[in-house]
Amino acid sequence: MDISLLIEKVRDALQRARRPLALTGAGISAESGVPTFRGSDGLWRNHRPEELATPEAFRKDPRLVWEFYQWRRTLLSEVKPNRAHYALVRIEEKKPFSIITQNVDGLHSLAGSTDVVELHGNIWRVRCTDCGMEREDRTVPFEEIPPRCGCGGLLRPGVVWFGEMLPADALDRAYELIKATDLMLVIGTSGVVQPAASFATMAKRRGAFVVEINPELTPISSYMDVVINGKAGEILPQIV
Ligand code: BJW
Ligand code: ZN
Repeated sequence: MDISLLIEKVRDALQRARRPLALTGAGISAESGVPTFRGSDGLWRNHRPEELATPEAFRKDPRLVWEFYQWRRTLLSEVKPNRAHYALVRIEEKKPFSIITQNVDGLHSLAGSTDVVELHGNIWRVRCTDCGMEREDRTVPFEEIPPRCGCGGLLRPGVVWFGEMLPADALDRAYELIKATDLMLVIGTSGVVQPAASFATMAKRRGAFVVEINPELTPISSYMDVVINGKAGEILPQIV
């Protein structure tokens, strides 16, 4: 089907929806200049994110892992939300709308979205590996890497690494939203990292209309009611 007809179809469905929901991934921030994880720009000094975003990597070489996060924090301190983030803000101006994001960049909130579930934490938070203290910390760059807590313990980024549990409150809220939604927009995620990858099929099984917006096909594309192959920053403003 012609892309403009697909956009029209989703626009109508969104207008009718009572409790729309978005699931977002790194692709929604791509047009802000944030590298995605599995794109060709996802490598950092020849390391794949899967090698660095793990508790094992941090135990082995906290300095290397912090250099990776320091690089990303510096980059993120200079970027702004894009047209896709702002389009989602306009949905909540019309009806109850929530965003479940896998992103740690905080760009949805910065754009003005007020109900954002951060499944994988936030890169602007730090947590002590000894005393468990957690707080926001926007320092870029840290004078000393790896940074330390007042108690002397090593600080780590407040994000969720592979093999770690997602924050229980975020996960509970996500499941609640998935149960309640009648339309889910799945935007800019490769659909390979669990449990987020299963959210769209879950919503579909519960009867929601599910829409994918991504320039590439993904393993979850076949479950979608509508797939729009395009960039979030170009497609979303036309839908909203
Ligand atoms: C555009 C665009 C544009 C480009 N517009 N689109 C069941 C089966 C098998 C394995 C597991 C399982 N359950 C759990 C696991 C293990 C693991 C997992 O899923 N592994 C898979 C890789 C197989 N999951 C976990 O460990 C999770 N924990 C967990 O489940 O705990 C319980 C448990 C543990 C162990 C075993 C069983 C149960 C935790 C996952 C944490 C993920 N963490 C990261 C790093 C966060 C911190 C940081 O940022 O550094 O989260 S990894 C990384 O991937 C990051 C992302 O949030 C996540 C998802 O990536 P995303 O957002 O989809 O980005 P990309 O780059 O992959 O895709 C971008 C997309 O955008 C592409 O499709 C582009 O085409 C598109 N795009 N430009 C729109 N302009
Ligand atoms: Zn501490």
